[in-house]
Amino acid sequence: MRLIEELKKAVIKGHANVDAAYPPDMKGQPGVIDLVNKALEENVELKTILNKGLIGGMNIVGEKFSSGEYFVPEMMISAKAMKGGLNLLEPLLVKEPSQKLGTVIMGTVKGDMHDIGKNLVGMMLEGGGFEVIDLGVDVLPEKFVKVASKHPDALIGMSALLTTTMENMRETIELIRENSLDNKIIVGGAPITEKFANEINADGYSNNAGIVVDMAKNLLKIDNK
Ligand code: B12
Repeated sequence: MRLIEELKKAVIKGHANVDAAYPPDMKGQPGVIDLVNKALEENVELKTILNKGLIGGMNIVGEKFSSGEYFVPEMMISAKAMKGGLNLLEPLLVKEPSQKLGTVIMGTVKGDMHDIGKNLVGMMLEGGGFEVIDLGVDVLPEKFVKVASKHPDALIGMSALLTTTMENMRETIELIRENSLDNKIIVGGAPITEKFANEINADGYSNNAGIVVDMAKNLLKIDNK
């Protein structure tokens, strides 16, 4: 679909909206915010806007960074533009349920500043009826322990995007268990695999936000499909 291709391109180029001066060659053209709004007006499915447009664009940004075409500033500008689009989707993903199904403590692990995926997972969980306690980014293992000890029934969700910081998930899980907390723990983020999740004794793993609500319900034994 042409509109989604345009959206993907706007994410890749980091063009936030029609008035944004960056990049100069796209000035005056619709940006991420305009195109998400247009897609919503045209009733394009949320998952298409999200997966094909926003996340699709971001994946290309990652490839461009790997190949040396992009540097951190370009990645940052694209991330900012994508966040603008996600903000528009948030109210549609997060509806107020009449009754909360349970609590999820979410955070990006120590040393890691990536939060787009974590925020998306959090939005899905909120939309699915969970209360989300968002600890933010660069969350120390001790902080997870402190919050989990106040919420012994909560599910813990950890995100890591770097091969260097994924090891901090292991450290965090070890500390949680050393403190005799038996909260269920799920992990995710681009470098995480099922094998790694098993190795660090996580209770669940997913590489996309789509199935996270069902996973949370299963782990917390919530019988509400
Ligand atoms: C945007 C971005 C940034 C932005 C982050 C902005 C922000 N606020 O998040 C900025 C510019 C700050 C950044 C910085 C860096 N980045 Co960066 N970044 C990216 C990029 C392009 C996109 C990440 C993203 O948001 N994807 C979109 C979201 C929706 O996807 P996601 O996070 O994977 O989440 C999905 C799933 O993984 C899953 N999920 C995620 N979390 C969780 C949690 C749970 C519980 C569950 C169940 C599921 C789940 O669900 C999500 C939705 O489907 C990736 C490339 C890539 N393809 O991942 C590189 C990438 C992750 N970055 C990389 C690097 C190297 C860096 C830097 C070290 C660069 C530098 N030299 O400074 C710094 C590190 C800073 C730090 N200490 O954290 C490398 C990592 C390489 C590696 N092997 O470790 C990547 C892979 C780029 C590359 N191809 O080389 N980065």
